[in-house]
This record gives sequence, structure tokens and C-alpha cells, in this order.
Amino acid sequence: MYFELMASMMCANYGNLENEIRQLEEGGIDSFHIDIMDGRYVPNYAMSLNDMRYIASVAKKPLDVHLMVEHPNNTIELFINALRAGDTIYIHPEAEYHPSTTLQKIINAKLIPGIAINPGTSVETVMEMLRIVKKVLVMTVNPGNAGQMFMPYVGKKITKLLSLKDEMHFELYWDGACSADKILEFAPKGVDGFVLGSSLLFGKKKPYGEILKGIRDLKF
Ligand code: S6P
Ligand code: MG
Repeated sequence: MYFELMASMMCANYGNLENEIRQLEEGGIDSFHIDIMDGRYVPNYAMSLNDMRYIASVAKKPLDVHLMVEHPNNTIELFINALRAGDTIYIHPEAEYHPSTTLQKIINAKLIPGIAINPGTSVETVMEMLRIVKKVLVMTVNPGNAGQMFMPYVGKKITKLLSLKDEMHFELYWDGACSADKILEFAPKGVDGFVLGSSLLFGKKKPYGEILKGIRDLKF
């Protein structure tokens, strides 16, 4: 079964980031998930522009940039200018007065436009944007930190998004507390990819390649 695996780079070892990137690429990761935070939209900082630029300069695989910042329209060019065709930028619609304007800038720059949907945000409030974006990142934890608990009530929203994805032409990605049982349950239902953080990929005693192979070899 085909699904994408993205590495949540806020969980990586910053003592040797270049080596982390190489090991993940050799191990078969599909893209690098970059959690940019401003300490306002979410109560954390995690990664910033220079971390993203560095990873972009080393990585051969695409970047998947998740902006958890207020009013991304004010600074979106900084991110756009550091990325390449094939990279994605997600914004949080609640963080912007006119999210469709910001998404249009991403589209005009020939990057892949996405929205991230918080556990407490309903599909109805982002319905129009589902027609504009190519990717929807459904948050299964509250944004801001790795290592959090899965919010089970998000399951119903995923079912609703899955029923809309063909008609509205978007792909659906999972972000937060992703474990093997979640991939086993949701990949067959149509979730296109999963962000892997501390639950499944980082901080383990196994090489990344072995963990990623174990996920690809899951018996569906
Ligand atoms: C959370 C962030 C996520 C986390 C990822 C960590 O605000 O958007 O991308 O980095 O969820 O994964 P885990 O397995 O530690 O929850
Ligand atoms: Mg994220």
C-alpha cells in the first residue's frame, strides 16, 4: 500500500543535523516536515527560518513546511523564497484574516499550498479552502509540541475529510502521535501520508532505515 512518510525535524538530533538528514534519506523518508513556531500562535518556538534554510540546503527530498505563526501573510515571502518547486507550505486558517490571500501567494510561487486543521477546528469552517489547497494536514494533537497524546475525537473529522478528498481534489496527511496502529487503520481508508515524530521514529535505539522499513513492511 502506498503512503508517504515525513520526518518531523523538530524531533531530530541537532548535534548532527546533516547526518540525521542523510540517514533519513538513505532510510527512505519521503519528505522533511518543518514545524515553524512563533511563540504566539502556539506556546513554543521549535524551528525557525534558518533551521529550514539549512535543511533545504542539505536535503534532496522535498520540505513540508508547517507554519504555526500568526498572520503568515506578513512573512510568507521569507519562506517562499527559501523553498523550491515540490515543497509544501501549510498555514493555519485561524491564524490569518484572509487565508485565501496567503494561499494564493503560495500558489503563485509554484509551491504546493496546504492548510493545517487543529483538533478543535471543524471542517465546515475551512470548506472553501479545501477547493484551493492541494494538501490538508489534519492535526491529531494540539499544535505546539511533539510527544503529545492522540485526540480520539479527531477520528470523525478524518472520516469527513476522506469523504471530500476526491471531489475537492486534495490529499490528506496526518500530524501528531502517529503510531503503527494508526497507519494500519488509516492508510487503507485513504490517508495519504503520516508525519513521524517521537512516537515512532526519533529517539529510538534503532537506525532510521530499519524503523522506516518496518513501517513499509506492515501487513495490511
Ligand atoms: C506539533 C507539530 C508536529 C510534531 C509531531 C511530533 O505541533 O506540528 O509536527 O512535530 O506531531 O510527533 P509525535 O510523534 O512526537 O507526536
Ligand atoms: Mg507539524
